Amino acid sequence: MSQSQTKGEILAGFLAPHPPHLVYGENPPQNEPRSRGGWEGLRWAYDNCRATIKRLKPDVILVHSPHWQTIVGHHVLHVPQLQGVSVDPIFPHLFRYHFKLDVDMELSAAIHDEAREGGLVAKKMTNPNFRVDYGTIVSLHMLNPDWDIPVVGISANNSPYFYDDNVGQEQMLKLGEATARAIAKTGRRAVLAASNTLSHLHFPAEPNPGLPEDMSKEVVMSQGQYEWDVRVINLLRAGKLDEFFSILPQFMREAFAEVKAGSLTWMLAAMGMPKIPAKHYGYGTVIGTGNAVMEWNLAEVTR
Ligand code: 2X7
Ligand code: FE2
Repeated sequence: MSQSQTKGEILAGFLAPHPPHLVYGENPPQNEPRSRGGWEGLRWAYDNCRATIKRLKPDVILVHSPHWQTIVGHHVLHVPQLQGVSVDPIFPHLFRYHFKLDVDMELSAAIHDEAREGGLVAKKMTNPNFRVDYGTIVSLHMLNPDWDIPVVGISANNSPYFYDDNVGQEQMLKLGEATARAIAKTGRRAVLAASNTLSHLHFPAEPNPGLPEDMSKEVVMSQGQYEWDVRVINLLRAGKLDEFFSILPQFMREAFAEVKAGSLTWMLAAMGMPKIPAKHYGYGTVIGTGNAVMEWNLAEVTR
């Protein structure tokens, strides 16, 4: 039986924040800048996700990234292999990463088709010289530094900014459902990544530009932002998704939360709104923003 004749499933989903500092702190050979380390709490948290992915052996990792912003519609990477240097425009001194990735072409085409079928504007990204954004690359590196699993990258349409938060969230629900249908139809065993920071107020300047990894300077930006993050994480840890979605608009407004871009909503919608306790692996600030590494494991859940 070919893969697309078997029924696909979503094995797990991760809240996989993408500050480039995490890759910088790890010093992988692909990243040009060198560091003395830093942000260990978040980096060690990702070790748990790496172990889950090694155990589950998915066919594909899908990632929705706020830093691939598309004005018209939702785009999917659709070039068999992409290669180049991904640079963070704000932190080029921390992140200049030489990437090489394989795209799951059948699945990316299916997501495109299902999104259109579901009434969304969608487009395949077919430029072979496309520079993949740092959000996509950081989340994928932190989840699977071996890069031995094909991926599908999905853009963040700017509907929450062009229209409003409600339109943005509605689009993400539809995009998540379209993604789930595409996974089912193509028979993939998939893992999803929501590439999102939580509270997103950050310092206006690096506290120690000569040593960005100076952890004595890494603190929460504000107590209010921190309390918002704790509230959201606690709801997710308790599997209280209805409550989470009811406070989400206020969280996005008051904490400038990066989930506004829709990655987390897309992922939870694709997973059928799993009301299971999410595993929380770690929380940490990066230049003052709040970041949580979390896992929803559908394949290994004990009910
Ligand atoms: O893109 C980011 C982010 N979301 C949070 C913190 C620092 C840098 O980049
Ligand atoms: Fe970001």
